[in-house]
Amino acid sequence: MASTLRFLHSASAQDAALADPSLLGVLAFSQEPSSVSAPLLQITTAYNDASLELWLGKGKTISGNSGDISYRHDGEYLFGTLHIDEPLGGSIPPLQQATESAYRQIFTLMASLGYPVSLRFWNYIADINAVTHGLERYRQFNLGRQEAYLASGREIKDDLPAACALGIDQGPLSIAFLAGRTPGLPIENPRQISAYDYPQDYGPRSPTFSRAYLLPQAGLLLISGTASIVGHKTVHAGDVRAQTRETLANLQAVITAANQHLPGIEPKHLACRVYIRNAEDRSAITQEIERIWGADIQASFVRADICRADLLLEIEATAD
Ligand code: 3EB
Repeated sequence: MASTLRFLHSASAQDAALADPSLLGVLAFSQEPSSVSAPLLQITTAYNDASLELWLGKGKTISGNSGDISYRHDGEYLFGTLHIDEPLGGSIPPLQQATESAYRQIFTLMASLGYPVSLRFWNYIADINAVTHGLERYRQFNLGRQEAYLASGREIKDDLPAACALGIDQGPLSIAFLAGRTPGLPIENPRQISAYDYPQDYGPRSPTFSRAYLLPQAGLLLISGTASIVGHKTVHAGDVRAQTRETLANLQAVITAANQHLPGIEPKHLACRVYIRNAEDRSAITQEIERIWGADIQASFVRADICRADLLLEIEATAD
């Protein structure tokens, strides 16, 4: 299969791939400052397994900046990162304003460079569960994100990218995105209501993401942040082992759905990032993953807040 988009997980910042001319961008989970010239999103939380996620395209890239965005593109894929401080004051919650601005800038850039298809978004938000202006900050984020979708003329149920939205200790709203020229296939999970159809109990505007995005041409499955949610409800509040098992059942259901379009994807192909609310839950979560999927699953752990206060973990993954 022609692999025009590749991702690499690496524990080392010295990786030769950082100098690869086809490097589109990097996610770094590490306290050590990264000296990467490609667009970079860095999460510096203590307790992270230091890791790099590199996205590589097919060849020579063009780099640029536009407003708050740093980007690179190669004729087939566009990768960008942005960090936006929340504005002071105003009647609209600052995080909602920052989110709408970020997504409007991204959609404008995608249109002007000719990469109209959203494939994957990574969203990191300080204090994600705090309530300000009478609304939890994750819900403020969803308001701003959906406003930008509507403003760009996008449907909020069609062609949605894979995504994750996590809480970090501090810092500006930080977003990385991957866009393309050619659509793949958004995948939903039959065990879960689509996030865009969540009832208003979870906020005035629904999240806009699909459970996974399949890129058959690259042989990649991009799996969104996946948690212990069945239907639209959190299950097993307070029980980290049961939440882990439910999360793996959801990941398995997404893989099964994707296999109807591109057979052969299995849990052992996954490179997982496990976001955990409480660092001390790590060994219980690892035990459950190893018991169910075996010990050879690639998983790196990141301490983060999950977007619902009753969720203790969320797992995202890329499979090839
Ligand atoms: C969920 O299933 C858990 O708002 O972009 C997972 C992935 C979650 C992405 C997002 C939220 C997002 O609702 C939370």
